[in-house]
Amino acid sequence: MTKNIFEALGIREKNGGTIIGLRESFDNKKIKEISSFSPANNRKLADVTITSREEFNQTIFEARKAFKEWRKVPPPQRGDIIRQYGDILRKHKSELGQLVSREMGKSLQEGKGEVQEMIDICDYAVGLSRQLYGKTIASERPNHHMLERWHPLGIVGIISAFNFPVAVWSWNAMIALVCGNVCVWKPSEKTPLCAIACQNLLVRILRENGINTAISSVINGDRTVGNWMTSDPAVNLVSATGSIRMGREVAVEVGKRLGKLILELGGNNAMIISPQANMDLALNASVFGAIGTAGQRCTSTRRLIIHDSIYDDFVDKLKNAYKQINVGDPLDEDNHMGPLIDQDAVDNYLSALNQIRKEGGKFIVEGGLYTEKKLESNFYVKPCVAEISPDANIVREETFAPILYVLRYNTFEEALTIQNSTSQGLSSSIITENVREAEYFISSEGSDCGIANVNIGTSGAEIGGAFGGEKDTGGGRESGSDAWKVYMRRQTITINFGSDIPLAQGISFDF
Ligand code: UN1
Repeated sequence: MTKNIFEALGIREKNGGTIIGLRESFDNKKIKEISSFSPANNRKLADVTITSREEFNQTIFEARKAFKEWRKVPPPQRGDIIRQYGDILRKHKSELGQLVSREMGKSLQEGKGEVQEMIDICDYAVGLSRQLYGKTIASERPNHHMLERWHPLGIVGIISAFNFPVAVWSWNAMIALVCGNVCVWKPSEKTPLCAIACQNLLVRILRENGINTAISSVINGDRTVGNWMTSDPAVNLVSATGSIRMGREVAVEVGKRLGKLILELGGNNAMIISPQANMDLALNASVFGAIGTAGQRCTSTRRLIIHDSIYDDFVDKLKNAYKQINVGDPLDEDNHMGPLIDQDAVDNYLSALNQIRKEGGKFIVEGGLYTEKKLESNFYVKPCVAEISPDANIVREETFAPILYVLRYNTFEEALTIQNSTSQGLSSSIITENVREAEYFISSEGSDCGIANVNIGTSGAEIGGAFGGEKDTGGGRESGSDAWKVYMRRQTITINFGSDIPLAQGISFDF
């Protein structure tokens, strides 16, 4: 099965063996590589060649050249390339979805959903390609007018995380490309094959259209390779998704050279469940939010803030719901949840469980590893629910795992204070039929997060809105709304169509 998928996605095996990369030259050289494993069964999928410093320099050189051509292509024509990319993704949704599920470990449903998110952003970018608008502004001077135009920046560097190995790149790349930029992508070293597949499909479209393929490149490797990109002044904008720790390092590097930055970092997302909530809806939203992608989404629900009057009842329902969750091979559609990404993730999960116990937490649904059933790798963990104080240190941390905290509240103000009390500010939600609570929650005094939902969960955002969060989440916005403006440089233009030269602010300068 893997062979067919590789073939459909243009992933080549070399020497009848396992080394796969974007380079042709490795037959003759001693090449370093990273290995891609499926967390579902711990089997190696492939060895992938690592980009060398020389190749990185070459990539940037080619990208700069490609930019000079690409920026001249009228935006709707750029949009047409993205339309074709959306079409090829539609054609290969199943194979790419399977590869995502195999390499990253998320359920097949979610793997395909991620490819759908790519298709959606392609459609969005196509529309955007005819709507890159500017403003005209009234001038204070006679016979003058002012306007604002948006130009492409140049090279956009994209650093993406393992948890959304294809969609997050496409949010950035599709928008950046229609805006006239060229892209260099450093994917997570845990999911390099997904990146190679996306790149191969794009290259197919670019070649068919006679477009320089250097408008989009992939560089593979660990953080050293990422550092080349963040510290290179030729990379005009760096858009980085990942941990808060990584984001701080990237911000320092890019800040040192005054480059542009989009950060989409950790979340610690809460759902307030009001006494006036629709309970079935609340239950569905919380379970998907907590266990979807095995709790490895930035938007995963980590905290439920439940009103005291419905707390016991709701927690009982939650317990029953968790009994029905199937954990196992993510490619088996009967399973709701696959494994965590690797051993480090399992270790973090286990140490969080210890910390919960140390801080007086009580498990409503027990966590731990599976001993009672045979699974194909050691990366499967039990989704769990713990009752704990909202002030416990562990609750303030983002553990990238299916651990859900249940917290009690009495007054609405208290619920909001708990919701806003973490350093991360990505997503939030309230489940309520009470219009006053709902409106307050989305007011300036309500949720302090970039995403505030009413009667839906914290995860699963659509591409049409701007995606990102406040505080330690980094403040960046990607995807829809007017996030495209970050991928462009704004030019303020004043035109004098008179024959005098009056100065602004009424200054006279006669000679
Ligand atoms: C992420 O986890 O980095 O809103 C992105 C969601 C998805 C994207 C998550 N559309 O859950």
